[in-house]
Amino acid sequence: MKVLVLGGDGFCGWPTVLHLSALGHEVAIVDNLSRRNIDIELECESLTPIRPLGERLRAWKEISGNDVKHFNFNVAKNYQRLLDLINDWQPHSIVHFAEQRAAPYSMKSSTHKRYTVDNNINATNNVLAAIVESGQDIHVAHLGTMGVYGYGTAGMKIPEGYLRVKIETDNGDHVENEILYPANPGSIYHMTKTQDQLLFFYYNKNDGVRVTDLHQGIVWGTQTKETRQDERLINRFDYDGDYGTVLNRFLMQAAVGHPLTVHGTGGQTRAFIHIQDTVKCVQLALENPPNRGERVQIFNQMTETHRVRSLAEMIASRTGAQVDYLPNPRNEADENDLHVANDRFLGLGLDPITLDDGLMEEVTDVARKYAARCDMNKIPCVSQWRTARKDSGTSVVEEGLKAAAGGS
Ligand code: NAD
Ligand code: USQ
Repeated sequence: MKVLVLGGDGFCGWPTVLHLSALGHEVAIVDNLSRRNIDIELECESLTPIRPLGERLRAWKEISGNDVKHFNFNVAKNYQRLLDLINDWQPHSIVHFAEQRAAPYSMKSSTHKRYTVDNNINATNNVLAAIVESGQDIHVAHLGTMGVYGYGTAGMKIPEGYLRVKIETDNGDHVENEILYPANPGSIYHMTKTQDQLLFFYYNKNDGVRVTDLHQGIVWGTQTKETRQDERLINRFDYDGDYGTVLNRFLMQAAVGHPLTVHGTGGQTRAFIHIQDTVKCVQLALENPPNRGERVQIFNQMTETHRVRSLAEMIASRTGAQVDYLPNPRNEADENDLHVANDRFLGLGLDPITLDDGLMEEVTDVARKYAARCDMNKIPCVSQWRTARKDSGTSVVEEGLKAAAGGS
């Protein structure tokens, strides 16, 4: 199969490229290296020494014998280049990772909000419009997020994309229907993924574009079978307050001797998946596309749920790390239960990797090995969900906490 991977230099994209190439697929990458530029903006780097993309690709050619081409352009802006590439290269499938993916980064300022909306929604719209204009029957597998659903449930498992509803009509009859699960985004970033869903719905309904939307949980781990083969193939490891995600941050904080940074009570429950399962799920999604005429296929790409506090306590008990309960910079529920259906991937043969001492040890070892590259000043989460009010100079979150504590 010919697979075009948009965002193939990123944390999920790079190991996916290697996995698909190792399976014998012909793979090409489109990536404008915006994530590497954001590292420059944030004055922070991946904990692991990721190599320039050209060096990564030369190393992969040396090790596997496989060529992977890179096209450097902005999917959200360079529509004609995207269309020309699709027309020339004629991919069977497109995997779409090319979005700004950090919730805290998307909430830093109005500039970051506008960039995230502009980049993510235009990238998705351009991909879909280009497929239609090319006249080719290309399957798009998009990386969405569990966050489109919000993280609460009405005592039921979150279904895979669609909710069965029963509506009472004016004459008292009952009509049954299936609708997209109501969107409930918790950040500007998550909101862009809910908008992506509508773009998929529309282009699928109007133009018959075949789409699989993968609602992925928080990815943890860093290495996969292929990235372990040579240090030049090493994957990205984000640990900073904007891009680092919770489990990898806790494992790395324990490794470098930093207290574990739990937000609020740590009662937030979230869905998780190991990076090795991410690449497997993308493979399964590409091998099982929807038929022409079928509605958008939605898979919940996660393998387990955990409460943030439980993860911190578990890592602290294994490593002796101290746990800090910090004021939560986000506007999110303090405590939630989360139950998620993931039968579709299980039905396709996914054998889930769940929290495993060995794999957690590997993350900790990687973090220990590169600890000297860690800038401790970059660990705190400084992006606030609600900005300071001009009159008081304090954030709405701080005011809420003060009010809750009986202050003015
Ligand atoms: P990442 O930032 O490491 O990778 C994204 C890649 O896309 C980067 O290499 C970036 O340079 C590129 N890119 C971004 N905008 C682009 C554009 N307009 N044109 C061309 N290239 C562009 O992110 P990631 O962690 O690999 O996430 C990939 C996808 O998976 C995202 O869409 C994200 O929402 C989704 N996802 C990630 C996680 C996670 O925990 N990392 C969890 C769920 C879903
Ligand atoms: N958290 C802490 N301490 C930290 C960092 C985070 O307690 O040091 C908490 C957050 O407040 C939040 C939870 O951990 O309650 C998860 O935060 P996160 O940064 O690990 O994950 P999130 O912002 O949700 O985003 C990540 C990816 C995003 C993806 C999403 C999947 O960056 O691309 O879409 O996970 S999901 O969470 O299922 O929506």
